[in-house]
Amino acid sequence: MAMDETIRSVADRFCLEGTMTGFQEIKTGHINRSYRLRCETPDGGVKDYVLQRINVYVFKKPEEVMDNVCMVTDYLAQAMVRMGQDPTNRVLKLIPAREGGYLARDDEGGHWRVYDFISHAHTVDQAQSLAQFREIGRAFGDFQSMLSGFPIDSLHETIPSFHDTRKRLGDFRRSVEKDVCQRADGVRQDIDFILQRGPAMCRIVEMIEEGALPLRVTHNDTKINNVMLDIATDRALCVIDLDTVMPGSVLYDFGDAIRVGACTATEDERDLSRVSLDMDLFSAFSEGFTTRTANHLTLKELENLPLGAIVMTFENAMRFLADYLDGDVYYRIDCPDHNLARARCQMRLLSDMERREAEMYATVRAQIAQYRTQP
Ligand code: GN1
Ligand code: MG
Repeated sequence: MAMDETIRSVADRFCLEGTMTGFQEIKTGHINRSYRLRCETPDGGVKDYVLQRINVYVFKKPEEVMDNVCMVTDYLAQAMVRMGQDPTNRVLKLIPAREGGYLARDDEGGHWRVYDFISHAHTVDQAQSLAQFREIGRAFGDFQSMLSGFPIDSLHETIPSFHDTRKRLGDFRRSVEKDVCQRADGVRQDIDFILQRGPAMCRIVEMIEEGALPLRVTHNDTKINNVMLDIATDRALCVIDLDTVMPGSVLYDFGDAIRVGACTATEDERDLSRVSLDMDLFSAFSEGFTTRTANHLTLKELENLPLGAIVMTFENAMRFLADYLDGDVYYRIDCPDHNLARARCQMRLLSDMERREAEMYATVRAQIAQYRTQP
């Protein structure tokens, strides 16, 4: 079936207000397919939605993904109502499927869902100002603290061992050994870069195992463009992309946000001389984040936040390179060496973070001293 027809017939399976008049693909994200739907309402107005096809190669159990999203969005919305705030546009809102639940299947078995479109909002792929990135830090900090009472055991692990560095390192070694596309010889230096650092990068996993870091409800994909900002005021409205909400360490969320948002370039940058860690952006995000979490998290977590940035950058370098070796089966790519370019960009960023490690820790320590009121 042509995409146009599929979208129309799938849209019909949801309780939308009005009739669909058109759609447009939203081309961000490497995993799911997303479309903005436009509907004409009976009173002559328009209402937009976001229709998404869940990638079941990545999310093997889409029903569990939806369970998690439902539980977390309900919890956040209720928390806002209790605080006297209106959750509209501030929390993702799922639209029910006509046949019940929040998932609908297309004729080929694809899994689809619909969210309300968040209006008067935008996302950015790179911070346009320090204030904007500080605000995004507050948004992820609030997300973390608002979910601090959530019953963590009720969450499914939508992608098992998602940030388990040790397991991912094992997968990476296997990709190198199998070398299904015979690409390994061309990227030996890159492979060595990963293997040399591997053992040290398992530090977060070890600290979790030792009980030094607690598990919390984490977002696990805290890219800068996963926060919707009010177009007029640049205030953070809503944290989106909740598919990987799972138990994890807060270091992952802090770290991934820095990896993407405090980098001077985007993930696709091929001119590596343009890739570095911007310490002003680092400090801005970290300030926003710690103002909202300094009294919720343990001191050990707070002091180790910069380790999250290093480990997440390493992890993404390793995952992109593994996918290049595996023949590009996981991430959507635009050209044959796309994953290799992405991996090299992450490696360059990681090298810069290693150079500035002491500075990152000093910045965070000063902010903890400023915002934490307990010992
Ligand atoms: C994927 O789909 P997207 O772009 O939000 C990936 C993240 C990676 C990211 C790298 C489920 O996220 O883990 O960090 O690409 N999501 C999944 O850009 O694997
Ligand atoms: Mg994502």
